[in-house]
Amino acid sequence: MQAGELTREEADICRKFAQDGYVVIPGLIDPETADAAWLDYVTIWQESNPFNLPAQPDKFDPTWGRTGNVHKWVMGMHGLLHHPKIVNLIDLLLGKPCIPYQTIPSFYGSEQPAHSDAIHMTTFPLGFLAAAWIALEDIHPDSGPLVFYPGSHKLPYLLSEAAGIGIGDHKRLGRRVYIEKYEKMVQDLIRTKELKPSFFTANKGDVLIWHHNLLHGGSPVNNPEITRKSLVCHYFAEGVLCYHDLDNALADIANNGDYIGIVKEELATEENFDEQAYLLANRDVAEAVKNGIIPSGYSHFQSFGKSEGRKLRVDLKTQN
Ligand SMILES: O=C(O)CCC(=O)C(=O)O
Repeated sequence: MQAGELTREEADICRKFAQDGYVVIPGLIDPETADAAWLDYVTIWQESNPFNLPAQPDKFDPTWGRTGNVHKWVMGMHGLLHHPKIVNLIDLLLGKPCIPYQTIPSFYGSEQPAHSDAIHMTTFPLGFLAAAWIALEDIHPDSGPLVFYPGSHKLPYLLSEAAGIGIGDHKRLGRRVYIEKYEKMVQDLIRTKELKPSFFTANKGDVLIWHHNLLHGGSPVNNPEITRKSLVCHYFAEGVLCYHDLDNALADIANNGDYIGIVKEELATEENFDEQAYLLANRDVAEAVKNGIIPSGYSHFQSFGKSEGRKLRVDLKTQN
């Protein structure tokens, strides 16, 4: 980065992030956008539930509604993951263009034990992931706010090997191995280093961005009646190796941040034919059109698709 390129505000943000491992940007997302994204999530859950969210439990369950990657089906959440204000900041803090990767919404406080994201979403070289925690309502102190440990990002990275988790152990033995080995080591670390917690009692639209190695989690929920609507977004950086250390798997950086939509496939007929929906359902035809082998999806439909029983893929969310 060239000298003089940063505004004073950007320089302050970078300094704070480097020093403390996090930065809070009040009101980065306007309240209307926050409300619309949440309403979109709830509406899609109630109408079509493509993410198989189980019915609301009778009693408080902090994991309920923490559905992975809702941005794939919920346009409002996709909009937050790709929000230019957040993406620009993460680009700045990672020093490279970022790859919007993963989302996790919460209805209630998660009570998730302290961890660093590095063990779940890892990069080589280390340090090329950041997360944005977006408050989608005012966060009440008794709702179990996000808890984090300022400065803990400067501690050595604790990955599976150092935690005594061997290759394949997590897949074979399940979450128990992570809880018993990794989470316990993090608890010991917090105690021995006497790390001091901070709590993100945010206002709607405030965003906290944390460093890859910052220890954080969900604080205890004192009042299970109070919601804690929020979205966490994770971002890898371009040009580094992106993988999941705990699972020994490469990250699907090419596709994970995409919107799939609420789709329905139906038989293509002369009456309902739609070029785009046809190409979406028939990737081989789309490829042939792109390469100039056939002029259009419709010509394919007339010559072959009709007799082959080809389908249309309709996005119910964007369909009028
Ligand atoms: O939202 C929370 O309570 C915790 C989120 C978190 O730890 C994470 O997404 O890594």
